[in-house]
Amino acid sequence: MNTAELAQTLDDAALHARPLPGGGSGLSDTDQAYAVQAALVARKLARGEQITGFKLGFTSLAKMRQMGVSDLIHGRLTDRMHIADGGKFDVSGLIHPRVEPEVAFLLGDTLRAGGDPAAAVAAVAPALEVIDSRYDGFRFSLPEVIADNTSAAGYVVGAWSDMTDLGNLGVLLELDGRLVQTGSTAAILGHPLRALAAAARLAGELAPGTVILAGAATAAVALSPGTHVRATVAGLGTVGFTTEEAA
Ligand code: OOG
Ligand code: MG
Repeated sequence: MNTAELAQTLDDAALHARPLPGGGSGLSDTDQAYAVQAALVARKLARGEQITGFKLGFTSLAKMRQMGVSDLIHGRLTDRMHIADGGKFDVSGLIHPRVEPEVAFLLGDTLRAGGDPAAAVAAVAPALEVIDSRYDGFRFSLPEVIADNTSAAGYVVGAWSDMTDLGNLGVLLELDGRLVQTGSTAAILGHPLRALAAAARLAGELAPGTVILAGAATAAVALSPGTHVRATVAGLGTVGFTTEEAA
């Protein structure tokens, strides 16, 4: 399959919640994988979606171990994926959603590759990401998950705070008040600012106003209908949403 066909296959898998077999794409090259991702995102934009942010994946050992990969990846967030803090999210159209706790950055200035990431940050916030691999059983090669826009499906950002030292803040993930993951922002490449520097390197340049998810600090957990999800990042506060009840 060529780039456009691979993008269409992934798009259809998401639109019809019909997973693809991992390992079956023939994709083996990360450059081609990012070209597929760009074509997939272009299909979303052609349907009227707008890009709202940039995300990193596999910035923590917990995530790399869980998914069996060992390289940073990046993807795009769109307005269709945005969940309001405290809002509702419908997971009925997803394949096998998972949720993971993150830290979000808001850029106040342009951030270029090699630039000082801290100087470009306007604000930071606790965040949650919903991921939903378009591959069966969340089993994929690195090029496949890149092509699949890094499993992006939803995200919510809590209240923004002024920049603070993110080097070692406790992270909690709760489902219906039950603690399911604990970690630290230190798990994100040793310091989330490193993720931001990596984002700049990978993107070339990031514009003011861009929201960047630094990558999950813990492994992701399965997300069911009718569940209240809450993440807490010490010093930054909490963020949450509730999945709609099953019909
Ligand atoms: C890929 C997405 C990884 C993260 O925060 O590490 C990611 C996946 O786990 O399916 O978003
Ligand atoms: Mg993530």
